[in-house]
Amino acid sequence: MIDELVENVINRQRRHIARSISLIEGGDDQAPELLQKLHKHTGKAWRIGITGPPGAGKSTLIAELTKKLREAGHRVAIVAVDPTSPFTSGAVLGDRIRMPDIEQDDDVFIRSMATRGSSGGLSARTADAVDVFDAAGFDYILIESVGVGQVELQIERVADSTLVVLVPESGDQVQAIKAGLMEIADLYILNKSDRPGSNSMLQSLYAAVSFKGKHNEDWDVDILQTVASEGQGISELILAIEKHRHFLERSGKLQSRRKSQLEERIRNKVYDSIQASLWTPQRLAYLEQALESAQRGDESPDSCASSIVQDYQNKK
Ligand SMILES: Nc1nc2c(ncn2[C@@H]2O[C@H](COP(=O)(O)OP(=O)(O)O)[C@@H](O)[C@H]2O)c(=O)[nH]1
Ligand SMILES: [Mg+2]
Repeated sequence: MIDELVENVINRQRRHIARSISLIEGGDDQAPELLQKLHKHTGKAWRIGITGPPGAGKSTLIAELTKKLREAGHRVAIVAVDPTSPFTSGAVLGDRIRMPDIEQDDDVFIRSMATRGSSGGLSARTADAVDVFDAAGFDYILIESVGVGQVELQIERVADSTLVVLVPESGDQVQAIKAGLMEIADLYILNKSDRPGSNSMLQSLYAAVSFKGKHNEDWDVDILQTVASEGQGISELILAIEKHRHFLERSGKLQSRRKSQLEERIRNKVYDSIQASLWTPQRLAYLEQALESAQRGDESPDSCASSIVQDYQNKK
């Protein structure tokens, strides 16, 4: 059954692509076999991560990028990972953004993913889902993730090019860049450049980025201005993405980046699988008891932990 599914995914069958992603998202027992068989068909797509605060215009940008990439004949998959807004796949880009031409287009696939429940959060299942689209021959995979807390930092684990979208009101974010909290960006996009304060924001952004120096593997982090709602700046953005792609490919840094992403995925899968076998109901009950005696001062956290580890090692 998995062989047939794999065959159909490679032959770009929408129904089977959707089914594969559901298996992955649901943590189905057959997902590892599926991923195993798809893996050798991956590595051709360009993966673009788009992150930034809610309302910055990420979905609008993605819609515009998609239109332009389609005009150039590319096949585009969109994965939206947004824990704050439970999309259904039809309305994935939000109610405000209806794109009948894209929704009817067989060479565009839009999928939303929930992050809840999996410890690897965005990285684990999203990376697996992205592999399905890659194997299914999509040229570009656009991954939207809302920039809240850790999720923002995880996008670079699946993306080849990471785009951070800011708006003229994003002063706090500029502080974060200065403090080195946002070193994930390959490109900054100052969207809503039609709004007041856009020029001074652009200056602060340039200052913050040059203040940090060339941190990003010799790549000169670019800043682009867009008005996504008017489709302005999109062609320039695509050129900047292509420039980044060529930089990574020519310098050999694409290989090293993808290698460290793979390493991270493997490590996360190992942690997940150990965690799952470690916290049996018995050990959770033991933890409850141990907590009480630790609180009374009878046991130290170390001795509680080593009892649990010992028990785990004995039962293997
Ligand atoms: N003025 C202005 N509004 C924009 C621009 N881009 C997006 N918007 C609007 O900003 C709102 C949020 O956009 P959305 O793409 O849903 O943001 P997301 O939460 O980052 O995905 C929508 O009402 C868009 O129409 C822009 O460049 N200028
Ligand atoms: Mg959005």
